[in-house]
Amino acid sequence: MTGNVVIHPWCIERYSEIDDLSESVFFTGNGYIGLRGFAGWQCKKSPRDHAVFRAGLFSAIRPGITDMVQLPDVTTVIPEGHTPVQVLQRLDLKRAAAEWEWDTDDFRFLMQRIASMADPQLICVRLKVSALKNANLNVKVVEDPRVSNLPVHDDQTIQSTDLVTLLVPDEIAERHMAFHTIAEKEPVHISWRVTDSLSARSRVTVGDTVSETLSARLAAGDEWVIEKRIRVLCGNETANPDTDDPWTEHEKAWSLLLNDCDIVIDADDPDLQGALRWNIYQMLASNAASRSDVSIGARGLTHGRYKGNTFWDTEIFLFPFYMWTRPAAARNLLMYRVSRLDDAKALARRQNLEGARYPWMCSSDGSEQCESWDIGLCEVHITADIAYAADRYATVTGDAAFGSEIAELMLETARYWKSRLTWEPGKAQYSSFFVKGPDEYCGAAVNNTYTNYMARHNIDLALKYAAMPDEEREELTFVRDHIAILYDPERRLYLQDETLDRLPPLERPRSDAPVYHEICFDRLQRYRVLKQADLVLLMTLFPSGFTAEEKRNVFEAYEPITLHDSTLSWGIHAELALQTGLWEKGETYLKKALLLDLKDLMGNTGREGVHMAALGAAWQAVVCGAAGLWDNGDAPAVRPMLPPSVHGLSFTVMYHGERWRISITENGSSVTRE
Ligand code: IFM
Repeated sequence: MTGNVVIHPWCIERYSEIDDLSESVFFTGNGYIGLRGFAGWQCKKSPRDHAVFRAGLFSAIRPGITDMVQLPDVTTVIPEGHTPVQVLQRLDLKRAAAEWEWDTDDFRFLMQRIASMADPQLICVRLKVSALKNANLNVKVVEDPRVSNLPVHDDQTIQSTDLVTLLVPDEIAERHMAFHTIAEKEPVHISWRVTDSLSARSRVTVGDTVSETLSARLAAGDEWVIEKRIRVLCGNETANPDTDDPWTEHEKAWSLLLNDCDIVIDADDPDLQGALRWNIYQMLASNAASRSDVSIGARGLTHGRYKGNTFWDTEIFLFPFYMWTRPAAARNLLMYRVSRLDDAKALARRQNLEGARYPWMCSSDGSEQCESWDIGLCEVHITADIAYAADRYATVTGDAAFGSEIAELMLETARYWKSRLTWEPGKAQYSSFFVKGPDEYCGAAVNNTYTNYMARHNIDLALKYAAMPDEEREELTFVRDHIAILYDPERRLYLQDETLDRLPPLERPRSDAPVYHEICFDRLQRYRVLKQADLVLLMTLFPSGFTAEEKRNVFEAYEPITLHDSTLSWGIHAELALQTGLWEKGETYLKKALLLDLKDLMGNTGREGVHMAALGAAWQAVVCGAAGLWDNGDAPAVRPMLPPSVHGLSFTVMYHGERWRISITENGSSVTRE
């Protein structure tokens, strides 16, 4: 029997067996290491179970295609004869700790797991046993080197079955294991220390697994604590020094993060507060904040879906959260792209184009991982999305040095647009042929307005940030001024592209379940339906670039035909609906966005992991939609649009290196420097 996820303001609970959904919801991570919420009291059944990931560790599964490497699980602590079937699972959002609680006739058990926010290399696991009667207990501590990846097919409707071994052991010893990735020879070293409060130690056995059985006779009321500290090192990393109390240090580090990132929401629906905190927790738990050599995959460290690759999800959906709360982390995310500029140039060359073209699905080596033509080659807006985020960062943080870091990126990406767009002499315009917009059901469209608008903005940014010869400046200015933007002046409506209006409608009842399970992806391209927010998204990226009427017209024209088959859609619809005062739609989409993974509204959170971009979109729905956060050139500014069921919001943001507190109630708002 599977129980529902219960949401409290500071914790998430579920009483059930450990299934895929539990594994995603009770994920623990510190941005560097991530562990699904698997049962820590049992060994894996298959080498692909108990997924543990390390940010940035990718390995080739075949020439040119990589997967995020799964690490062995060495966390297991088994109270023999007392393991649960159903268990109370808890994610404590005040302490960033996952907990599992169960009772047997003789004992009460509490298992806890953290990925330390104070020490990126460290995982800690603790089993607390309380004796309810006088009884004997054997606890087996196991480290299992067996591990495989199950690379997930890009097509969501195809179930992958082939296991691939990416990591092989070099050494298995009592207190450590050494591995390397087969293709790249990247070393991985995992060590552990086991302690227990009764010093009930025994001999360690090293075989296929490493194990040790601890035995104790407990009297009623006794407590026994078994603890394991695990250190994961990759490449040439050296171990951080061990400390006495990593649990307290982790809590302190987490509370500093909460100080920067927490949002208090006063809403009629009590689930919204805890859901918002869980969303924020997940965004922090999959972000290696201090590193610029890794980014965030579409499922963070919660799952290997999309093979761990980075999409526009990072720059357009997640980025505003980091930019407003943790600017140094945001800068690192951008530097990840800056340092892959040469790869982007090489990709443009391979496509017989100029400048730099960022990959749609980016692996750690900067290579394109998307294997389809209509998405990998046609979904080109990613390049302009990156330029957009870089400019937003420079504007909101006032990071003066950053302009020179991104000048080349701006210029090379603008050059790409000049060569990717096609000059049509008869129309005296530059058109984008065969591009896929954010709406991935648009086929290979002509003049997708989102793409063209973003490309135009990208060229503008090159003109702003980069030095270039006068002749090139004139050329780029000419391109910018002649990019086709489809607009119907009579309806005062931006049009998505040149083909959408010519397609027949898709008559079917609406539901939250994605339609691609029933109608194949190719067939969906020829209906007048949208997969996800396209022009609706564009309106949110440029809040002062469109009139209120234009925003409303776009929402009213496109929302009714949007299927929201992508999890990136609801949050953005909530944001625009709230900012245009469409309260009913705004509230509905806000709730869906915030509860999407916790309530498994798309039915794939367990199977595919946490939808990182959806977390960012939900955050934007609250902060940019309900609070209307933007910047006015001197300070953060708000345009509160609280829907009737939300009565207040309070949070802080960073602007030009200073912290600002934003409070919004039904009676007014304040934006004050702290
Ligand atoms: O980037 C998204 C895309 O917009 C829709 N399909 C899933 C991708 C990864 O999240």
